[in-house]
Amino acid sequence: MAEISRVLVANRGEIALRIIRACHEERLEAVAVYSQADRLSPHVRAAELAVPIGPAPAVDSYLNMGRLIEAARSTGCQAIHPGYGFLSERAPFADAVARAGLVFIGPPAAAIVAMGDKTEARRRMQAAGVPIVPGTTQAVSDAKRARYEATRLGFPVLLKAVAGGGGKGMRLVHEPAELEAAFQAAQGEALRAFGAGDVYVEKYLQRPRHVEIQVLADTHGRVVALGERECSIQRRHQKLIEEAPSVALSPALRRRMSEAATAAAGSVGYVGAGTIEFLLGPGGEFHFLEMNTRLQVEHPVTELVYGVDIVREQLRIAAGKPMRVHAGTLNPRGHAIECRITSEDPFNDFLPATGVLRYLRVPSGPGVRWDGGVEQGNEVTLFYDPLIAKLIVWGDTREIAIQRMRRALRELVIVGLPTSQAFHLRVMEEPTFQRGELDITYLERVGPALLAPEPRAEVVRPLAVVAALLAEEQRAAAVPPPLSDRPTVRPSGWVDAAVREGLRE
Ligand code: MV4
Repeated sequence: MAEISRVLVANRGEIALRIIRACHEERLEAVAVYSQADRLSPHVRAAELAVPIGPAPAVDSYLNMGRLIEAARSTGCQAIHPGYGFLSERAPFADAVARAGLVFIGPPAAAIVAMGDKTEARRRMQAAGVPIVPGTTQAVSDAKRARYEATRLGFPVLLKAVAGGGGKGMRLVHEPAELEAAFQAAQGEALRAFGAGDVYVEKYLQRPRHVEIQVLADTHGRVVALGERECSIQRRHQKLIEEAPSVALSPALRRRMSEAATAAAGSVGYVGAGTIEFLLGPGGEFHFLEMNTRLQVEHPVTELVYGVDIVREQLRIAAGKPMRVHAGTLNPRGHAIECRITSEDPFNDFLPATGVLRYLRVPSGPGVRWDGGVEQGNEVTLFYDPLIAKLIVWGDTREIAIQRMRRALRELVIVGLPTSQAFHLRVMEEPTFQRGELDITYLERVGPALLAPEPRAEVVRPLAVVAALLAEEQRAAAVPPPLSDRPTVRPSGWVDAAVREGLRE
């Protein structure tokens, strides 16, 4: 068993902080790393030690394998947690960490490789009895072969990059006449994005849900599924809202999808936390899409409904300990929703924004969890992804969770840069969302009406919030009047402004 007492957290922002907190609860010391742009970030101060690893661009810092391994070595770490993004799914990094005599807190490199090649993943899943989307399990050599396969499957089809994932190198083809051009385009895009142009063919599934199963596997041969997350609310392959459980799953379907997911993980010798993505049809038919061989952004919704700390389990598993989760005892309790609060302007096509976080009021109270990575005074740049924080709520029922999210979103105040806050509030109030009628086209269909430009709001919002802040400050500074003079009901500039902005009723 690897003796681990100190962990290098090879990431930044909210997930670095999340991992550092898990380390501390697991009685481990944490070592942070930071780029020049992140020297004032909260994750740096949360860790026992912090190592500068280079300039702001990720290629010079958070993607620099040598620097990270050297940072771990020089500070006496025994393990490296990669978080998500950056180096988390790079098999060469997992290998390099192991060669340096350190524990990679993630799956064996071989599992990353197997799942990274999308046709190999499909072959493995097929062999393990996991239903895959109809299509080829090998790359197709040319457009003529692709047309043959597409005709066999029936149009429309999707051309996908073998080295792909996350939507890059993907082309939808409606009819044979489009195939030649789409094939060239997919191949070219895949070559540029992944350095490998191989493409394969899948039947295109119309309007499925994106439902994924969380799995945990330890080195003692145990593999468990922690139910599903409903992730259909996404935009350009970026998830914006996730929830658990999915309204589309009966206990029987949950059991079947969980069995498929544990079979999938088991078949590649998986260890640690991983996620099996499925497309789920309206009749309950599900098909393997891909496996994410890392901790995911949306892991908290699973934690809240299963009562499991997934990051602490990752740390235990990496140390060779048995996981504290037992398959037979797992059922979701209540409902959890996560909204990704990003520095993007929903009223301007989600344009990423930069600026200084001038003021931040974080929601709290019953059933509210804030997994944040920046604090007041921090600057948000374009060097990294736009996630400021994840706002996660839990409630007994989905309705209660939605009400709680609305309340929490209204408590949240961010001044200094546009965020996705108002967008989330509008989704929470949207009838088809409230009925749980979701599929991967939800935002395409509902988004435009939800985000109809409101020039007044855009101009007034920052002014209103700043005015409210000044009013708050003045009130706080003022000497309170004698009791008898005090009005029983005090008009609140904040409330007026917030009502106008739709931040409260
Ligand atoms: C699909 C699909 C429909 N049919 N495959 C998108 C990214 C990559 N992970 C796979 N993706 C899809 N593959 C077949 N055969 C639809 C998508 C897809 C999608 C999947 C999950 C979540 C959001 C999505 C948005 C658009 C397309």
